[in-house]
Amino acid sequence: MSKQADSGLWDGLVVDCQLATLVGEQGVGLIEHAAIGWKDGRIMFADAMSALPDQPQALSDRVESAQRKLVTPGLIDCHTHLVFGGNRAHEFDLRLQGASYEAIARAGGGIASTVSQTRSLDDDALLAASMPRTRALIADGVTTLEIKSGYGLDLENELKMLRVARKLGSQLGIDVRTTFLGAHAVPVEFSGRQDAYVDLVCEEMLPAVANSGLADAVDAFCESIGFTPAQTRRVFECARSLGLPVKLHADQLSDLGGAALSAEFAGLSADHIEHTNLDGVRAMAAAGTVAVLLPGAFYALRDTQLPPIAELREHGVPIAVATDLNPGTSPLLSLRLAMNMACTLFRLTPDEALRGTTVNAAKALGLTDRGRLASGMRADFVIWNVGKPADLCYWIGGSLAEKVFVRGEPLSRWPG
Ligand code: DI6
Ligand code: FE
Repeated sequence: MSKQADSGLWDGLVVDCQLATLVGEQGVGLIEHAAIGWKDGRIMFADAMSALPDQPQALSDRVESAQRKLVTPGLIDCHTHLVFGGNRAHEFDLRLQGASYEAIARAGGGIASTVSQTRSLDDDALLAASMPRTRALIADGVTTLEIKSGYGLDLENELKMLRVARKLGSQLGIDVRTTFLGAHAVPVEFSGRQDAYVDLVCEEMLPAVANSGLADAVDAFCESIGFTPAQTRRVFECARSLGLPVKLHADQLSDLGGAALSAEFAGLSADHIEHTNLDGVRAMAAAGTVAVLLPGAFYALRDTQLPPIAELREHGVPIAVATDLNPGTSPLLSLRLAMNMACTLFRLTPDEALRGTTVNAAKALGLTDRGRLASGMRADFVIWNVGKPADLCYWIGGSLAEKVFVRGEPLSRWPG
């Protein structure tokens, strides 16, 4: 009798699939003619059909043939700002007429305009506004999602954003990881008093957020129109003293040494990094800090400065890809489209793009129980309507996810 049968039948078994396991240091660990079985939300088997310990029907009452379709880990969007009020379509118009993102921000638009719209909504209205965006990501294969605060910019509204983010996860049946981004912009009431706002973030907001248990990590916008490296360092020191890991919006519009700063604090990730120099890349490699590439923002801002891809590869920095879903610079509702853009705009290979939304995205969130299909990992996976991993990056748009499973349950079974 097999070991699996000893512990009872598996809860489900998908046979006859092409399995991108993402196991291994490179590539996508593809196993052709494979099967995946799970029990109690964990993977029991992810290997070639020929290695199954018994006949499929003897292993589970719930056997399904994928008819040679592709199965991957559930995708992980490791950088979003999808909880917000209103939108900024008018800024899209302004930018098309020649206004720069920085000029719009300095004139009181940009993040500040989303802050006032987000503050004006209560929990329920903010949840309702954010729900369709979350559903769009899930429909495209996302099973774990990071959501940042940063459009509240006072304690009450930052906590509201974090609560809503967590509620999206519990209502839709996916795992939401939350990041406190109090240092996203200086709110109008602190105009001209940037350091006083950083005092508030460090002395009041961060301790209260940590105490609430509503944040899994801390981020900051280290940029000429955001916070200086010195101010970011203060936020990071405070986060460290509270036991919260950090990550950073780094070197997007200019090289402020943000990637190296994140690495110095053993940051989970440095995100954007278009302007990061070689020292920054080396620091990330040494610290194990993930490079999160955000091609949606690069595209929407019609940026031309490419992230240092060759250097990241050369130094072995893990590369992740995320949507950066936000109302200003990346109103991007598909992680698969971000993968396509990462290939087309940044010249990632399709294998790198898939690593970037699975195993490396998990690492960018400090998660070790997902992002790969192997025994013991969470049974978060997607059956796709395509046969090869590269097809996920090749198609632009469309709905390719046939079935999305979270902890072994098809998502349609979850409430909401
Ligand atoms: N992420 C951000 O936080 C900022 N840029 C980015 O890529 C701005 C977000 C916004 O304009 O609302
Ligand atoms: Fe962002």
